[in-house]
Amino acid sequence: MLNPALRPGPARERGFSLLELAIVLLVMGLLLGGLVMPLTARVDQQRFDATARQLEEIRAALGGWALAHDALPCPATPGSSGAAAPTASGCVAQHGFVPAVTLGLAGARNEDQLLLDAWGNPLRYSVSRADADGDGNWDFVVPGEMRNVTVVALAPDLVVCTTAAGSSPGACAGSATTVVATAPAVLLSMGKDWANFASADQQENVGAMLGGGPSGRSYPVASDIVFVAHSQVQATGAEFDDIVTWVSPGALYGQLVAAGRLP
Ligand SMILES: [Ca+2]
Ligand SMILES: [Ca+2]
Ligand SMILES: [Ca+2]
Repeated sequence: MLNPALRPGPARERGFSLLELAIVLLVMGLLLGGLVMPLTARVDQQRFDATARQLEEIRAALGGWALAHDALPCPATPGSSGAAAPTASGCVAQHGFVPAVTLGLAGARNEDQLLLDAWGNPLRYSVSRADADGDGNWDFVVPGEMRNVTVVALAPDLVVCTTAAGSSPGACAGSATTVVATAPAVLLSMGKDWANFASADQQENVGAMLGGGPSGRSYPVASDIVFVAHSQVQATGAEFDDIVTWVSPGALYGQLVAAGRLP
């Protein structure tokens, strides 16, 4: 005789209970969430790294261009078709964009021919308008002017701070927050949040508007010679994802002296 416990009971259709379905959905949600979140973070980090590499290439190109022309190129403007925009004694704009056409750099450009970062936003470029010999010619962009002024007298003045707190339009709060106060040129990517940025540190890097190109758009650019650079911060109100790099005066002079272009 069969054990009653093993006797086949009446056939019963069995589906998923609501509770089981909820558990399955919860587990799937957790799994997908776990996959998707790191993926977007990874894409962001890849764009950040790609843009940082792009800025390094531009910096190297600036050094090479300086060797060939005895000067740094002027920034491009939205109306200069991607080329440097010089005047007889300086630049059309001290704070503008990477002159990709002048430097012969490849990369995506927008309708104003401005070289773009990995987020599709133009890369900013600023030059010092220092004029140590007072002849009216910007020392770092007028060809031969660095040589006229001489290395000991040159006084590039672009400033990079670790925080905007306490900075003035011409200096960081103090030496403790000063990264460099003698940069001849600064390169800037506004990062992922370029269209919507609120923190004081990011606002320090832009503040004026520059337009005049075929697109009719105006772009935020630096409003003074002080910039902020530090590592990425996500906290709301203090968010920071700008990538800032600069031409070191020592590296620039060293290159030019080694090539016999500066006495
Ligand atoms: Ca000068
Ligand atoms: Ca930013
Ligand atoms: Ca500033």
